[in-house]
Amino acid sequence: MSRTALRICPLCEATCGLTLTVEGARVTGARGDRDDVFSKGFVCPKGASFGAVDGDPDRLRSPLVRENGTLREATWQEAFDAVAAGLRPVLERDGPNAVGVVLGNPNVHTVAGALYPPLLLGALGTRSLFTASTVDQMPKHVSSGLLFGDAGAIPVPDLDRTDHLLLIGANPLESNGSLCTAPDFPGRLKALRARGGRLTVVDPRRTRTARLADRHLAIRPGTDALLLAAMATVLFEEGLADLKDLAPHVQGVAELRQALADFTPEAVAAACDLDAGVIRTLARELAAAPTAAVYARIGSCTVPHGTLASWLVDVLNILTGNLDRPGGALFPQAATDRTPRPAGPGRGFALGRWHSRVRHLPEAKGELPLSALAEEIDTATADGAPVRALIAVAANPVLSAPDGDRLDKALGSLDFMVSVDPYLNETSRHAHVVLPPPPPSQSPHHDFAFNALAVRNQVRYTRPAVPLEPGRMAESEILARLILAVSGMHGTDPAAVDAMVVDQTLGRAVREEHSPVYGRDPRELAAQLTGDNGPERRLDMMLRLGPYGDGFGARPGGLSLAELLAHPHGIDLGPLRPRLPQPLRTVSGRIELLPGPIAGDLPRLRAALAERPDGLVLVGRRHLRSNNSWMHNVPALTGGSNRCTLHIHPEDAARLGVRDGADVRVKGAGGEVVAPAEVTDGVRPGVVSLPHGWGHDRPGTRLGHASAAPGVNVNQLLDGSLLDPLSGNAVLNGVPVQVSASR
Ligand SMILES: Nc1nc2c(c(=O)[nH]1)N[C@H]1C(S)=C(S)[C@@H](COP(=O)(O)OP(=O)(O)OC[C@H]3O[C@@H](n4cnc5c(=O)[nH]c(N)nc54)[C@H](O)[C@@H]3O)O[C@H]1N2
Ligand SMILES: Nc1nc2c(c(=O)[nH]1)N[C@H]1C(S)=C(S)[C@@H](COP(=O)(O)OP(=O)(O)OC[C@H]3O[C@@H](n4cnc5c(=O)[nH]c(N)nc54)[C@H](O)[C@@H]3O)O[C@H]1N2
Ligand code: SF4
Ligand SMILES: [Mo]
Repeated sequence: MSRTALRICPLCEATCGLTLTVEGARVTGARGDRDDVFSKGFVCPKGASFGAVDGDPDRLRSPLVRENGTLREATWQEAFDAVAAGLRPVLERDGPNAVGVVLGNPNVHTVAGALYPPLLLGALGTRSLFTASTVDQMPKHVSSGLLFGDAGAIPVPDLDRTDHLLLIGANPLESNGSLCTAPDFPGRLKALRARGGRLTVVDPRRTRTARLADRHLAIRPGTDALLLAAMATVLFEEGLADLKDLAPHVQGVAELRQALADFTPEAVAAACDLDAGVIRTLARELAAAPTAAVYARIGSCTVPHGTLASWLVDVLNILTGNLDRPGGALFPQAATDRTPRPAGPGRGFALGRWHSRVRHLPEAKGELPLSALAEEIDTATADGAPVRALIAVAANPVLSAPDGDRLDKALGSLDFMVSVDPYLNETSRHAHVVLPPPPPSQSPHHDFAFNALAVRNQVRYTRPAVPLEPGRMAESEILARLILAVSGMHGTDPAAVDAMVVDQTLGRAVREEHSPVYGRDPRELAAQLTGDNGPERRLDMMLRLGPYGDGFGARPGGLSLAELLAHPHGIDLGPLRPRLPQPLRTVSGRIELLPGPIAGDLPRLRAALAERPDGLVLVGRRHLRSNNSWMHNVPALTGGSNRCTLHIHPEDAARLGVRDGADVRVKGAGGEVVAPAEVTDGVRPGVVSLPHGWGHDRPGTRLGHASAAPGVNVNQLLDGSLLDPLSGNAVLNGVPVQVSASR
C-alpha cells in the first residue's frame, strides 16, 4: 500500500514543495507539489531523487562510539555518556575556547539546525566557532552589517518583477539559486526575458545561465569589485546616480563618489579583461531600466575582494534607486522574523571584536574563518589553549575547506570529537562519537533561513512524512541532549531546553513595548502554545510573535502553527514590499554608504588595478545533480556530465600539450591533484575549473558508491592563507595554479 505525503525539499535553497510517495517507511517517489503556494509543482533532478537520497543504505542507523581506536555501533545512552565524558573535562581543564564548533551547510536546511546551535554556543561560551559561511557568503553578511547595521538584512532581487537583472558569479541554472530563494529560478529568468526584460551574466565560464542571457561577459576571476566600482563611477560622472525615494535614508553619497573616482572603466578594463565601453554601457543600461537589480553570489564572494564586491552590488542598487522598491532588490519579511521594532538608530555592526589565536584573524558575526580551523587545532601559542575538542554538526570541512590534508591530520589529533552527521565520511571518521540524525523523510521541515531570502513572502511547514523508525532520534533531540551534555546536565529531559527558550523569549516579548504581547503574563502565553513537541511549540511561538502572527489573540486571523497545519501547501504572504527604514540598525539610523572598514579596504582594491596574473587561475563549478560534498554517494545523482574533471580552454590545452580525457596535474599553494582534462571553450582562456566536494578516497569512511569514483579534492590546492580580510572568507575562486600534462 502506498500513500502520499508532502515534504519541503531540503536539498538546496529553492525550497520546493514535494509530493512524496511512501511505501511503509520507504519513500519510493517524489514529484513537485502542484498546489505548493511558492514552487507550484517545480522539481529538479535532485528533488526527484529525494527517495534515493533519503534511503541511501550507507546512512548510519545508530550512533557510533570509538573504542580502542575503532568505531562501533552503540546505544544513544552510551553515545551521550561518551559525549559528556569527552567534552566536560576539556571544558573544565582548558576553558570554553578549547572546544570548537563547526557548523556546516545542512544546518540551514533543517529545523534542528536553526533552533539549537545558538543554544549550544551559548552553553559552551566558546569563541571557537567556524561555519560554512566563511567559505561562502560571509562577505555579504559583513557588507550588510556595515551598510544596514544588520548582517542578516540581505536584499533579494525581485526576480518576478524586475526589468533588468545583472547577475554576477552565480549559476542558478545549476545551483537553483543562493541568497535568493526562488523555486524554478530558470523559469523565472526565462519569464524575465519573455516580458522584455534584460539579463546580463558576468562569469568567466559560459554557464547554462550565461547561455540564457542577452549578454555574457567572461570577466577575469576576482575582479568583479573593480567592474562594479567602475559602474558606480560612471553613474556619478554621467549624472546618472538617482537615489529616488531612498535619498532621505542614505548618508555618505558625496564621500562615496570621491572614494571611487579613480576606478573609471578605462582604469579597470585591463584588470577585468573587459572593454571600457561595455562597462559604461552596463552602467547606463542599469540606470535607464525602469527597474533593475544587481545580484551576485559565490563567484563574487569567495574572492580576495569579496566584501567590497558584495558592498558594491548594493551600492549600485542604491545609486540607481532600486533598493527597496518593487522590481529592484528588497528585504523579505519572513513569518518567523522577530517582531519588527520601530525604525530608528541601532547599535550598528562591529567587526573584529576578538581575533583568532594563531593568525590573529578578526571575527566576523561571531565567527572565525573556517580556513583557520586546522591551525587553531595544531598550533600552540602563548595566549590560550588550542582547540582540543570539536563538535561538528552537518559539516565536512575536510573536503569543503582549504587544505583538507592538514585539517584531516589536525582532527586526528583531537582529544575528543563528536559529529552530528548521517554519514561516516572524510570528517566524521575522526569523531569519537557520531550521532546520526534521521533521514529527511523522518524530520519536520520549515525554512527558517531561506524564507528570509525568498523572492516572495510565504510560509510553509511540513511534519515528518514518515514516523521516526525505532532506534532513531530526532535531530532536535540529539542537539538538545548535546546542549545538556556540555552544560553538565547530561541525563536531564531534553524538553527542558525548549521550555527554557520559551520562557526566555516570552519573558522578553512581554517587556517590549512594540510587541503584540506587551504587558501580558508569559505563563498565560506559554499555556496557549500548541504543537506535538518542543520544536513545534517554538515554531508556534515565533509565528505568533512574528510580523504576520496572531499575537496570541491580539491580531485575530494572524499566523500560528495551527493555521499553518491547516494549509499544508503553504500560505502566500504576497510579493516583497518596501520596508525601509525599519530594517536599518546602523548607529545613524540611515544606510551608511561608505562605512569605515570599507573605506579602509579600498587601497587594496586600488592596488589590484595593476594586477595581471600571468599564469592560469582556478575557479569552481557546480553541477545540477550535486550538492557540495555529500551527494556523490547517490547513484541516481552521479555519472554522466557530473564528473570531477578539469575544464580547460582549447588554447591553454594546446599550449600545455593537454589532451581531452588525459590526466593533468594541477598544482597550487596547498598541494597538487591529478584529474582528467575536459577541453572546452565553456571556460575562458587563462582559467581552469574543478568542482568541489570530491576526493572520497580516504580510508575509514562508509561511502560505498562515492568511494568507487572518488574524484579529487580541489581544496587541496589551497593552503588556507588567501582570505578576504574583512570577512575572513576563503578565496576559492581566481586562485593561481600550475597545470601540466601528467605522464
Ligand atoms: N573549492 C570550493 N570549496 C567550497 C565551495 C566552492 O564553491 N568551491 N563552496 C563552499 C560552500 S558555498 C559551502 S556551503 C561549503 C559546504 O561545505 P559543508 O558545510 O562542509 O557542507 P557539505 O559539504 O554539504 O557537507 C554537509 C555534511 O552534512 C551532512 N548532512 C547531510 N544532511 C544532514 C542532516 O540533515 N543533518 C546533519 N546533521 N548532517 C547532515 C553530510 O553528511 C555532510 O557530512 O563548501 C564550500 N566549499
Ligand atoms: N547543484 C548544486 N546546487 C547547489 C550546490 C551544489 O553544490 N550543487 N550548492 C549550494 C550552495 S551551498 C550554494 S552556496 C549555492 C551557490 O550558488 P551559485 O553562486 O549559483 O554557485 P555556482 O554554481 O558555484 O556559481 C558560481 C559561478 O561563479 C563563477 N565565478 C567564479 N569566479 C568568478 C569571479 O571571480 N567572478 C565572477 N563574476 N564569476 C566567477 C563560476 O564560474 C560559477 O559559474 O548553490 C547551492 N546549490
Ligand atoms: S530545486 Fe532545490 S529545493 Fe527544488 S527540488 Fe531541486 S533540490 Fe529540491
Ligand atoms: Mo554554500
